[in-house]
Amino acid sequence: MSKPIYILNGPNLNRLGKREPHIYGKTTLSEVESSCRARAANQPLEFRQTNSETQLIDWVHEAIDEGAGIIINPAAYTFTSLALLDALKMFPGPIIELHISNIHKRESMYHNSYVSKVATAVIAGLGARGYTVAVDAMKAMIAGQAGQNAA
Ligand code: CA2
Repeated sequence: MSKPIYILNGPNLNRLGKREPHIYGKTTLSEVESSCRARAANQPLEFRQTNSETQLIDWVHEAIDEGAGIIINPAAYTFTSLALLDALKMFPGPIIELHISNIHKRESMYHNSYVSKVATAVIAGLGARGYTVAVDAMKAMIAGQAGQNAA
């Protein structure tokens, strides 16, 4: 069995589809998870959400031991958490930082991402569709890595 892709979601994203649809759309996190699972097909996924910084970091640690790649929407911890940055630095595989909204179009407090300093790639502004785009891209990156190792 191949290693899972970890899709980690930070604070307040459990409210997705329920508030501020003009910014975050109408799709719920549970619908996002279903789309990701359909897109991942045979690729195992760990899809999780937490409102706790500690939990998010513990899941990154778990991914360091068990995961093939990390797709992370750290929500507000994107802009505040050096601890999350330090944890992600230890991950040896590909990391995709994901935001539903285009953070660069928003207020300046949303412009400086710590996570971008270690992300392999960043997706922002595609709405909930960004998650399935990220799953496709992560599958390709993992397959590419496996190819490189085999060569
Ligand atoms: O666009 C994104 O995905 C964000 O990571 C979402 C974060 C925000 O702090 C980032 O700047 C961009 C906020 C998530 C708030 O979640 C809500 C979900 C539904 C309704 C209201 C808030």
